[in-house]
Amino acid sequence: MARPRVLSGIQPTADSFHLGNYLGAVRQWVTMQETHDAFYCVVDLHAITVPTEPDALRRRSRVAAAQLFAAGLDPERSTVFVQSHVREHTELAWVLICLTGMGEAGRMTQFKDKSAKFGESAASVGLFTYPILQAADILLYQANLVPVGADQKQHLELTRDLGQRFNHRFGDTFTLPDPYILKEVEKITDLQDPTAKMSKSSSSPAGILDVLEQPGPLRKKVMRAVTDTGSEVLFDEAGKPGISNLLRIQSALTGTPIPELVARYEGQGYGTFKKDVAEAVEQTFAPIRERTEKLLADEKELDRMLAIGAERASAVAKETMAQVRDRVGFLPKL
Ligand code: AQP
Repeated sequence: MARPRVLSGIQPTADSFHLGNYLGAVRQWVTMQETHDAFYCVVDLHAITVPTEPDALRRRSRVAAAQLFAAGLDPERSTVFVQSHVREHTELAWVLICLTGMGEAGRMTQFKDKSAKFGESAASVGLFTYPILQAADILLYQANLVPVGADQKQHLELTRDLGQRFNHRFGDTFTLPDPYILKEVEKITDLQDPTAKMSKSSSSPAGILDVLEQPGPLRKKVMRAVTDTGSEVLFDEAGKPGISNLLRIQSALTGTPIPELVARYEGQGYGTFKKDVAEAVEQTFAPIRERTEKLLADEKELDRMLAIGAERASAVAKETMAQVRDRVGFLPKL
C-alpha cells in the first residue's frame, strides 16, 4: 500500500530558523520521512507577502534549505524544494482565490496580526491571500497530513474548506488534509514575553533562540529568560508562563516528561534548571549549525539538490493541475 503523503513548508524570512520552528515543525518533518511520502518546501512566494530584499531572499532561501537537510531531511527520502520552482503553486492559488469569499479570507487571524504592523491598508493583497496560496501548496500534492505549529490551525481549516468546495463544485479532485500538531510543542513562546509566540519577525533578539546561533549567546538568552515570581520549578501555564515554557522546551529536547523534570528540580531554584535547558539547546543546535555551514559552503551542490526536489515535486503538481484545468473548464492547449 502507498504511504500516506505529508507536506509542509517554512518561510525563508530570517537568517536562521528558531526553536519554535524546529520543535513545532521541522523535527516532526524529519521523523515523518520514515513513515510518509514526504514533501517539504521553502516557501519563498509566501516570504514576499511582506517587503523583502532580493539578496536577502536568495540568501535566506539557501540557508533555510541547508538547515532542513542539516536537521536530518534526507534528499533520497524527502522531496525538499523551493516553492517558486514549481509554477503550479501560483496557478492553483488563483483558482482557489476565485473560490474564496472576501469575508472568509478576512477572518484569518494571521493577516490581522501581521498587517497590524504596517496598518491594514498598507499591507499587501498578497499578505491577505497568503492562506489561499498555502491551501494551494497543500492541495496540489494531495497531502494527507500537514505537520505545523498551532498558529497554522486556522489556515488548515481553510484549506479543507476550499478543497471540499472545489470537489463539490467540480468533482472529486483533492484529498482533504488533516493538521498534525503536537500538543506539547504547538506553541513555543518568546523568552522575554512568554505569552507571545516565538517568531522570526516579531520576537526581540533576546526572546528568540536561533538554530544557527553560537553557544555563548544562546546560553545567555536562556539564563536571562523572563521567569516568574517565586523560585520553584513548577508547570503552571497561567501563573508561571516563563518557567512552563522552559519546561516544555526541556521536556521536548531531552525526552523527559514534565512531571519528572519538576520532581528533579524540586528545591533547586531557577538557576540550575536554566543551566540545564541552555545545555540541551546548545547540544541540539550545534550539530545542525555545523552541517548547515558545510552545506552552505557548496552552493552549487545545494542548488543541485533543490533542483532534484523541484523536479520530483513538479511531476506531482503537474498531474493535479492538469485535472484542475480540465475540471474548471479551461480549454486544452493543442
Ligand atoms: N513559536 C512556535 N512554536 C511552535 N511552532 C512554531 N512555528 C513557528 N513558530 C512557532 C511553526 O514553524 C513552521 C514554519 O513557520 P513559518 O516559517 O511558516 O512562519 P510562521 O509560522 O509565521 O513563524 P514565524 O517564526 O513567526 O515566522 P515569520 O516571522 O516569518 O512569520 C510552521 O509550521 C509554524 O507553525
